[in-house]
Amino acid sequence: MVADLCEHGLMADRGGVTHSSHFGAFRATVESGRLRVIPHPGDPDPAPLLRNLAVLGSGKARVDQPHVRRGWLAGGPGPDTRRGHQEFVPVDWDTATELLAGELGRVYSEYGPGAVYGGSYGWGSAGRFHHAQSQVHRFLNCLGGYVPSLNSYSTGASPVLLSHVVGSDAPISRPTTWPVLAEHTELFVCFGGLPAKNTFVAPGGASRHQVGGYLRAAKERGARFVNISPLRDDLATELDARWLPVRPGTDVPVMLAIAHTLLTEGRHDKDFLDRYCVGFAEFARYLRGETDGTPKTPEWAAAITELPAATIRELARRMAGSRTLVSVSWSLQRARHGEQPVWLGVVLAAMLGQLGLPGGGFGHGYGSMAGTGSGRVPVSLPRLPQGADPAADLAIPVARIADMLLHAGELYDYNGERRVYPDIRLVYWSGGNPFHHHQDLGRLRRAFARPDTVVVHEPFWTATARHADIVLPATITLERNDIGAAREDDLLVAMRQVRPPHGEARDDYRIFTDLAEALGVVKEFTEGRTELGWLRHMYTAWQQENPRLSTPDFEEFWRTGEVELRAEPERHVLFSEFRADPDRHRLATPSGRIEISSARIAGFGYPDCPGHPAWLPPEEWLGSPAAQRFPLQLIANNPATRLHSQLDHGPLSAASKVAGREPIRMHPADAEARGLAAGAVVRVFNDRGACLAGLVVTEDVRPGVVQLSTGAWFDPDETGMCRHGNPNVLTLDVGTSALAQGCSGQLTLVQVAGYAQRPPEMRAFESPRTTT
Ligand code: PGD
Repeated sequence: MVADLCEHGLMADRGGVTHSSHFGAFRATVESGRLRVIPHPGDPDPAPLLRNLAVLGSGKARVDQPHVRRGWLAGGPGPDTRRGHQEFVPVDWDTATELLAGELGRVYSEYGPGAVYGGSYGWGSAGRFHHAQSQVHRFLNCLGGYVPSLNSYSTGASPVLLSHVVGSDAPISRPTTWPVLAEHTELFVCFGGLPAKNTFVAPGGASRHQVGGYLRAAKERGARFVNISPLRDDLATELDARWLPVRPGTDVPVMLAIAHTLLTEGRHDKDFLDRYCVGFAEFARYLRGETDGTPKTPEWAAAITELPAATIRELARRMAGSRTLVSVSWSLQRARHGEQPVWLGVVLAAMLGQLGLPGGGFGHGYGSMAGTGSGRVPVSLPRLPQGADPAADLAIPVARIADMLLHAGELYDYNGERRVYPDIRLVYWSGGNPFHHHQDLGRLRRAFARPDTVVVHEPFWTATARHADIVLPATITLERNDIGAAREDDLLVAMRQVRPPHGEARDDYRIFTDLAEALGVVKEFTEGRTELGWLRHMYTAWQQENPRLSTPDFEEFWRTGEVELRAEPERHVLFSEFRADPDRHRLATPSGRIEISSARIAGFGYPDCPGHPAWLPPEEWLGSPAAQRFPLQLIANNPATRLHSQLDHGPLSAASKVAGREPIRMHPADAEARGLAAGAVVRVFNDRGACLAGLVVTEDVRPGVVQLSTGAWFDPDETGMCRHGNPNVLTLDVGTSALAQGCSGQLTLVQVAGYAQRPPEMRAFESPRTTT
């Protein structure tokens, strides 16, 4: 790791200060302008993503002073289709603060908090105090509140669905922990794989990356792995997994056929289903085809999934004969009808009768983040209070942002309610990049033209900053002091400032303090504290909350750099208490049991989420008219060489580009059929948009599928085509279903063709045009 870091200008160093990031804890110094980083010595498997920190100075990609869009400065607030197209005027901080304070004052006094969208979704950077979302929420609450967002882009469908099926989000927040799986699981059946790339990141940090070690330990003990995914490398090759290259989006037919086999061969656990579950009989009728005329046999599933019927049948038998973990990745629910594979994962584990047993049952999100399965630390974490939001009732499901801006005042469905989209005048974003994370970016551009004002705090000239009216330069984590901690991580880390702020960049806290001063709420916002005053206050309040943990005083913590939050890894088994005594530990479902069929969901009457799990082909599907022209299934998954869109210009991410574009992976047969050669720049397109990408030809992707990760900085030309390779120009902006309205960006249909012209210059990492 250290040698690798040296290659990229990041060098080992014994000195330096402690710091932390979403991809790990480390020590850092800057010498002669070069950043030196050494991963935490206790980290057995440091994240390669640390290399991207070398873009510290970051030249033209950094925002170096406040900027205001020319049209907004000249004409004042109002809807404007020139957002994202027009040049900016650099201004000084006093001017920016005065203009923004005036606009916030106008919007709050004329329209109130229901006209301010402050959901501000995004990962920002690690750190409990400079957590951008907490800062923006606290500030807007001081002004009277804001329209927030519900759930996340990571998991939009599953928390809502699971609240009905098992009464909580426990499979996400309290899954069985890795030490238990490493010791007991005989068969890991991984729908969506267990991609190692995602296990390097966690919001708030992961100081010891242990997932790879636990998986190796399980393998050495004799555990077997099945990777059900269109991508071979969704499970590490060292685990010798059996690869079942399923068609994207067809895990549900595989699961139904496994359930059908278990049922018809009498391999299901009737006692478990009777004692712990409700609604199996209704689901069994659907499996047998009694309700729709289609028995969900392996032969039926084979035609949809392109997996042999015999393979599915054999898998079902092995599952019934082993201590089996049914693992469903978060990516599967990030698709149209994404509720269904999660529901069926629970149902399969229930039919096997293994929920609540060590190493058996259901898992959701292993391989989706470092924290999943690492167990919770037995203490609370330091936090910045955000205050109360009087407009909280107006919250939207997070991925409905464009719908909200385009359809103010209109009704929509969510989780059994009919809700109304608020009429937003001002959008405030800090610590997120919707022009990375949202779907159908052309539509998002039209949506962003609607409000009177868009404000963005950003360290970098991301596409979101470029679509704002007021852009305020934020520091990056290395330029300030903070405390790092995460619910599933072993360490509390003193994140000490490594270098001074770039240009005129300021912390979000300082920006909000000045605005609060101008708006007369500075006492409420700061409570009279400086940055270090807050860190000391948060730390001592945390000590008082956790008297049983032995902790040094703040000065000592700051000097030594870390506090251990637990002595040993947690051993936790999901639903073990419920299994031991289902009456005493009733689930918070209407029946108190696992709901294999849910009368409550059925009662909502949603055609796209019926009362039991079912196969519902998406509207845009193979065989549909769109598929005639766009026959390839695109997987737009999370990237391996950066975190989302963060530090896309860093060395690790830059080295992965092909012909300067984001790599798109394609099977040799599909490349040959199109006359495409590896290394070529190709055009990826459908009716929503187009992007360029650099072709990688590989058998690690099944035929009929292309894979283009998210996070290449959106770089549209005058037609809207992304010159760089952002797949969200292609994805469909539609909720998973009326139940959860989650993000469905993982899969879409496209065509790929050669790009005959000379590929255009990329502009993504340059600052936008400015004028005076
Ligand atoms: P990031 O790139 O992490 O993406 O979406 P998210 O918006 O979280 O954006 C964080 C931004 O915060 C960066 O631009 C960074 O520079 C900025 N930032 C960092 N530190 C600070 C700070 O201190 N202050 C301020 N003001 N800004 C800061 C991620 C989202 O994308 C997620 S979580 C998922 S799982 C989704 N996945 C998919 C997917 O699978 N498929 C598709 N098609 N789309 C997805 N989008 C989602």
